[in-house]
Amino acid sequence: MTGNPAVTFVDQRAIEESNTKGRAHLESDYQRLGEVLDRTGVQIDTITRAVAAFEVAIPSWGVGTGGTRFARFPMEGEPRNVFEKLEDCSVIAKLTGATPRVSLHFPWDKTDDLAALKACGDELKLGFDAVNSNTFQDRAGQSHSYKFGSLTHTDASVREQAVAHNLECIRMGQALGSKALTLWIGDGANFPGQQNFSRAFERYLDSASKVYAALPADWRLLIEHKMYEPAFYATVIQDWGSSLLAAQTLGPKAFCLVDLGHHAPNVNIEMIVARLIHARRLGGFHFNDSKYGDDDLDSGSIDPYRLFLIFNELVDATWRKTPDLSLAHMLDQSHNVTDPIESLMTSAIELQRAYAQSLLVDRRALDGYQEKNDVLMAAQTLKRAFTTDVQPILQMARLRSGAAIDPVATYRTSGYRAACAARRPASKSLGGGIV
Ligand code: LRH
Ligand code: MN
Repeated sequence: MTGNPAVTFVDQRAIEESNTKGRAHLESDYQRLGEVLDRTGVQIDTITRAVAAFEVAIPSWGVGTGGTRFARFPMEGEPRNVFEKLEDCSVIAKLTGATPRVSLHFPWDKTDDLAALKACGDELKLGFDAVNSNTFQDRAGQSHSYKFGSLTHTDASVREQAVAHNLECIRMGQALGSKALTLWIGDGANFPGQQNFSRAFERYLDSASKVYAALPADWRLLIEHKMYEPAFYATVIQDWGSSLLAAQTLGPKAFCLVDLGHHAPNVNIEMIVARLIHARRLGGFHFNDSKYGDDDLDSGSIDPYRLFLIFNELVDATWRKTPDLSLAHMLDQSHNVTDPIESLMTSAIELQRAYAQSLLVDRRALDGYQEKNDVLMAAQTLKRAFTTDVQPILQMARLRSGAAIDPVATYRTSGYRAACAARRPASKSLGGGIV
C-alpha cells in the first residue's frame, strides 16, 4: 500500500497540525456551551461521548462523481475501482472519526480477489456494512434482461437469475464480514394495466423468500422501498406499507430500510419511522436530502429540521426503552457538483448534528406538555433543541477521537485530491447515469 495517498497525505501528523490551530477556540466555545447546557441539567460530556460513538456507513458508489440521466461531469482523481474507493473512504473515516464502515454495491464493486479486498479494508481500518445487490441494470453476458423486472418478473428464469445474484452478494458479503443485504429493486410498471399489482407482489414474496432462506443466522435483510423511478406508474415495493408487509411475511431477520429520498415531497417520514419502530421492523436508513424527487443531495442540505425530527424519533424510542433497536445508518447520496469526499464528510457531520440536538430535547418536559396539550410549549421544546448550536460538541467529539476539528480544511490542506489526480488518470466516460 506504499504510495497510497490516503496513507501518506492524510495522516495523524497532518490532522494534529491542523487541530493545533483550532484547539484553543474550541475549548473556550465548548466550555461556554457546557455552562449553558449545565443550566438545563445536561452534562455536555455525556452528549459528546454519544456523538463520538455515532457511526454511519459510506456508500462506495458515493465517492465517485454522480450524475443524472442527462450527464455526469467527472472530477479529477476519481476512484477507478473498489480499492481506490476504499482509499477515499478511509480519508473520510480518518478526518471525521464517524464512518468506520463502507457499504458495497455489486457488481459495481465486484473483484475476483475478495481476500485482497478484505485485507485492503483491514489495512485502512475499514469494515464492510450492508452489501447492496443490483438487479436494476443488465450487464454483459447476462442471460436474461431485467427490462421488465427482476425478482417479480413474469418469467421464472429471470426471477431465478435475480435470486442467484442476491445469493452471490450474500456470499461475497460473508467473505468481507458484512452482516446484512440491502434489497432494493426497481421492479414496477410505467402504465396502468401493465402489471397485476397482487401477482407481482406475490412473485416478490416468493423470490425474496429464497433470498431470505440463504441469509446466514446472524444476517439481516434490509428491504428498501421507493415511490418511483425507474418505474414511473407503480413500483412493487413502493412504500413503507409494502415493505413492512414483506418483512412481516418473510420472517424475523427481515427489516425495513428508509431512504429519505424515496418518498413524495412533504411526506411525514418521521411518522413512518415511528410506525416502523412500533412494528419492531425498522432496520436502517439511507440518509440524503431532496426537494423534489430522489435527488440524493447531501444530508441536511435542504431540510435539516426534517433530519432532526427523524433523529428525534430515534432518541425518543430509546428514551421509551424500545427493545433491540439496532439500526444500520448509511449515507446514499450522489455528488454531481461537489467533491464527493467533502460532501460525505459534511453529511456525516450533519447526521451527528441532528443526533446531538435530539439528545438535547427535554423529554420529561415534552411528555408533560403533550399530556396537557400545551401545544406551543411542546413545539418550542423541540425547537429549542434544534436551534442549539452544537458545533463545539461535534468538533470536540472529533478532537477526542483523533479526528480533525475541521475536516474540510484539513482535507484541502492535505492536497489529497491533487495527489489522486496525479496517480489516477482521468476517466473518459462522460455519459449520464448516477455512477
Ligand atoms: C435506489 C437507491 C438504492 C441503491 C441505489 C444506488 O434509488 O437508493 O439504495 O441501490 O440508490
Ligand atoms: Mn438508497
